[in-house]
Amino acid sequence: MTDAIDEYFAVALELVKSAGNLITDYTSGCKDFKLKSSDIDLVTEIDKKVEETLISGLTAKFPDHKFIGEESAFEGVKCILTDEPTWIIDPVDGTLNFIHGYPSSCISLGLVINKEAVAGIIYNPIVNQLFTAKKGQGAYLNDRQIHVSQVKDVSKALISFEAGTTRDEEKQRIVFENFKMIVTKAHGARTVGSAALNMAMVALGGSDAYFEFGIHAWDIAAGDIIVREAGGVCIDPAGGPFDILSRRVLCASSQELAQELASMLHQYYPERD
Ligand code: LIP
Repeated sequence: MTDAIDEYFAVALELVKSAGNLITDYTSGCKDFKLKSSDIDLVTEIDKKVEETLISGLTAKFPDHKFIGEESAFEGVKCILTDEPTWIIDPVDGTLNFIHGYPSSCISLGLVINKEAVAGIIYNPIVNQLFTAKKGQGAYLNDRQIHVSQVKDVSKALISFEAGTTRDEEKQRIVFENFKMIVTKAHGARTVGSAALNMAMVALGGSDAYFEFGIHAWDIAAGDIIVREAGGVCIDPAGGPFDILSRRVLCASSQELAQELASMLHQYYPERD
């Protein structure tokens, strides 16, 4: 299986790097966008082009592989996760940043086999940050192996989270409650505007934990394996096992930190993918 994953990964990496050129053409922002589920859930032609590039390139090499993609889902393709090799794609994670020219967006591509993420690529071409991981082979930023931090207590942790892309009042109330909790109990709070890059920061040891309610499988598939290969954990924000289709994520540098944070969070349960 390792040889097969290495082969799949090598093809995917070249495609992701080349699709990154579509993003770097817009380092100052991309003002041409459309609305999706709300006035802050946005899509550009570049999102669509990156996703098409990855799906057509991977299909040409691996015709039996399946796909779950953010923009395909928006076009009405159902999110079906089987045991077959499935590429889970966020073509531009941090689309709002991309539109504004805030240099914190990335291509996020995860490979899931038997419902477990086995390879992941998170690529921010604007600042040339390439996070990668393959099952059992560690996690890397460009050519350097990376590890999560040693932090085990919320009181010493730098914690990132996101408000997400909905204006739903109940969701926003939970976001404010959790923000208040972090600001009063943790070392600090961060939001970088991309779920995948938040997870990459945990893998890098730059932040110690990240949680969000309302993300989708494509935001977190690559981050899941990258965090775990860097020595961290991904769980459900209430403390149970991670479920990629639940639209809920908490990742952290250790199980202790993850569980302590989970016990302190106000919970929100969006509709599943
Ligand atoms: C977005 C994330 C953002 C998160 C949203 C959404 P998009 O992805 O990166 O950080 O808060 O829930 O998933 O729409 O930019 O691909």
